[in-house]
Amino acid sequence: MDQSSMRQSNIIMQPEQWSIAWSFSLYMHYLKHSFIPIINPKKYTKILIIFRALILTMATSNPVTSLKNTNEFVQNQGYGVKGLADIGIKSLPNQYIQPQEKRFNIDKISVTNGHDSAIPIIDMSNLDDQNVEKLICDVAEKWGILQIINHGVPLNMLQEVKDATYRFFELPVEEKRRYLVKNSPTSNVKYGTSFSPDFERVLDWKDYLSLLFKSEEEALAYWPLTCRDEALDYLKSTENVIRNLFKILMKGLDIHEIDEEKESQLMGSMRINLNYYPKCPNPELTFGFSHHTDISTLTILLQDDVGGLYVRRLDDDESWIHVPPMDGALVVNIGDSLQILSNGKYKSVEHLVIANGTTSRVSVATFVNPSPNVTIAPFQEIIDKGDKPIYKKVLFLDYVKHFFSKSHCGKATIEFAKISN
Ligand SMILES: O=C(O)CCC(=O)C(=O)O
Repeated sequence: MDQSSMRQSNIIMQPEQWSIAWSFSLYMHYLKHSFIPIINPKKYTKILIIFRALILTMATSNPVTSLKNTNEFVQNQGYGVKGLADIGIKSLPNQYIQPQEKRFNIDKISVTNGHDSAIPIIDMSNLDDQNVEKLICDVAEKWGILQIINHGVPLNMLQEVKDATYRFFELPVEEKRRYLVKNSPTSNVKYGTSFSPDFERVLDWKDYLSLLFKSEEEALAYWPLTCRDEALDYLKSTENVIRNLFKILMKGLDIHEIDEEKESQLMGSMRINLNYYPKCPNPELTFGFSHHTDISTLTILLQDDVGGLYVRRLDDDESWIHVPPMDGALVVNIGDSLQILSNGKYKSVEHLVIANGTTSRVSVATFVNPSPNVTIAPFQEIIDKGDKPIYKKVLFLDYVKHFFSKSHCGKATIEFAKISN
């Protein structure tokens, strides 16, 4: 099913259209009982029944709500949920509808004096200040998330990578389709939708392009030209701030040297995801990105000015806090791998993105990950000081496989690494 037939079928099926058809049939019914018995009344009744059956069949075989056709269009043909938004669907297909009890409850949003409760904002231009170092470590323990300003990544680069994200998703589908898993020339470049559609009970209203950085040569050869340079420049320019954050966070664990092994555990591989959340017909029924923690050590997130990212409070797990867009800021959140390496001192934070009914949104997430073939476990220095390890040794690749083999499950992924008592 291509876009034009999807659009045609969709147009046939718009509720207002089939209600016109239904009214027309009632009008015909009225004619039958009024003064113009054009044909034999028995035949007329038969025609009416057939006509109505046809309307009902068209209504119930709505291709947008039919699971098979929607998945074919969105996933296999590569239109993504953006394709559904572009043809103007008026109601959310069933596979995106969350059960009532899983939907986001706005009553659970933390507010202080009528405003969003504030995620700590840290000015990275005073890193020599011991108080700033202490603050960063405290926030990593108590919040799992912070926003950083004056981080050294040029502001024009932030804008350029957001523009490049829009450019990629606005490409014709024939171009984007080249990066679907089944077509991509490398497994390091992947265009897709939702999170892990083969395993998800309910799909997320989001498309993405995921770029695993292996080397500059590889990126230059394979990353889509329309966003390649912007993504690469941005990624390179975040390296300094990432190193500074790790230096501080390790000091907070009393670890004063990041040797080769630690470097591969903390930042052995980098992945950059360009996320696109199109305008959604029923945002209250679904998620742009459902509840999850990241498996990274750190995630650096750049969001546009639309908003919609929420994190669960670590001090009150019934409450959610909005992460307000801030011009020029980067959001940093702790991922599961750093929680494991720090033996639970630094906490990964559960987060989600709500869908938006009036506009599309983009974000750029840089996942700073362990190398796939490295083992992660609480640092020996922490155990030597007498801490009982909470987590066992896990090959990071196994952790990744586990993460993608299920639906999003809030904070539960980390149970995979927990030592059972
Ligand atoms: O788009 C966002 O704000 C969040 C993205 C996210 O949670 C992720 O990529 O893991």
